[in-house]
Amino acid sequence: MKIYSRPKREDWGNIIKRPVQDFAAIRKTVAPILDKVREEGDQALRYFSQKFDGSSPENLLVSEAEFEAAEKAVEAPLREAIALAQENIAKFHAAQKTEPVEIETTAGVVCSRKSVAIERVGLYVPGGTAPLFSTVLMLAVPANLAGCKEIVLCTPPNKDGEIHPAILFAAKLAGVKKVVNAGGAQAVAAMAYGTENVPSVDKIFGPGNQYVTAAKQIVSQTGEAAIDMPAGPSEVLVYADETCVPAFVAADLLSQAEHGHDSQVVLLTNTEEVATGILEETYRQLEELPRKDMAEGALSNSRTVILDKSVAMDFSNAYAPEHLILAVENAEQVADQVINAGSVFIGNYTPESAGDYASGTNHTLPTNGFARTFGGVSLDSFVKKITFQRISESGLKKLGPSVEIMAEAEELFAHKNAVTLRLEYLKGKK
Ligand code: HSO
Ligand code: ZN
Repeated sequence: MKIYSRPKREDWGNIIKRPVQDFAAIRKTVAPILDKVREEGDQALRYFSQKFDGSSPENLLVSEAEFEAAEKAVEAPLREAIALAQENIAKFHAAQKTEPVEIETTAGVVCSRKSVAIERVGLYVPGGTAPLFSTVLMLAVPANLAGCKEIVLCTPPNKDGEIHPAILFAAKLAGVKKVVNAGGAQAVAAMAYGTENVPSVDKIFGPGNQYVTAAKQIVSQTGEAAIDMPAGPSEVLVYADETCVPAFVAADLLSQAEHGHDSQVVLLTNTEEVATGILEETYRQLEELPRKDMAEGALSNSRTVILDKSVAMDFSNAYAPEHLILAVENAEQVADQVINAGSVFIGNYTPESAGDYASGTNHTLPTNGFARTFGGVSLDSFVKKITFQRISESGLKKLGPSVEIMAEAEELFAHKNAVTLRLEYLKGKK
């Protein structure tokens, strides 16, 4: 970990930089995959599964029997844990429902807005080194609560052509009926364009490797499907002072570091002593981790920043972390100073893991500084807000003249006419 002791504000820009990801080369690899799926549908999906995942499942869609077998294969304690997580995520996301608003802006002019679910959504759940069944809940629970009519989930098979049973169990629990045994850029293409077995969707959600991310970018740029957000390597910033428990902070840093070599970990403290205590503990705990290699890789790109408390939160806001843990005195008040962050974890007993799995908040969050302008996935991600307006005769008489004047000033005479013709008609009616 590189240590920056009391860096000047002018130097923060360099410290907060994330490694630049070059998608140009990856897009070149991905584009022909997308084309082939567009042209050949399921056949291309099977071909790429064989090529990249080493197996080509006969049935792309998971059957009822497979869902049942998966449920039996998950041990009861894990089933119960997943059920608790599902309940909490559902509670928190259900609370995000908004009532329609309606207001009369001028007498006789009524404007309203209501949420309407996106009809068809695609959820991507990576396979890879960890079967992220928690991501199934984070995406499927709000999709279901929002009322999306079609929910399709794609996830890659392992070498034996199988999907991790906990992924299928979580999918079923969250109300997903259509699970496709396919992953990678080819699965994103299938959800964007549709194949014989995979319905095309309006919006694609979920994390993935660089190929998946590049595929999501391409289909969103061509307008074939919207995407949840630009995804990058996962990150955490822990802000800790003398009141922290170094072992807790170390575990928090490592829980992010173990996600992958490219994970971003930042330790922000107010003194050298606090930093030293945490770093010692971090390297001690690292030795014990099965994913030591990955965590070590992430730590080698990571930073410790020592700054006075008066400016520490300015630094955190400048970095705009995906996850922000506040292990400091008066953490609650410090949380009020957060301007940029994806999700905030307050106090010594609030590990990021809680939010990753089970507290109820969503773990699909903005990385790479996007927390400056984006929030994480929520119920809102699965709806659009449609506005309506209704104007009465008397309302148009009141509002119309202002519209006519503005339209004329913008030199848009058809706009003006749309009002003028109606006002003249109303005069004639009298
Ligand atoms: N920290 C990850 C989410 C996750 N953690 C899933 C464990 N499982 C990105 O926010
Ligand atoms: Zn995590």
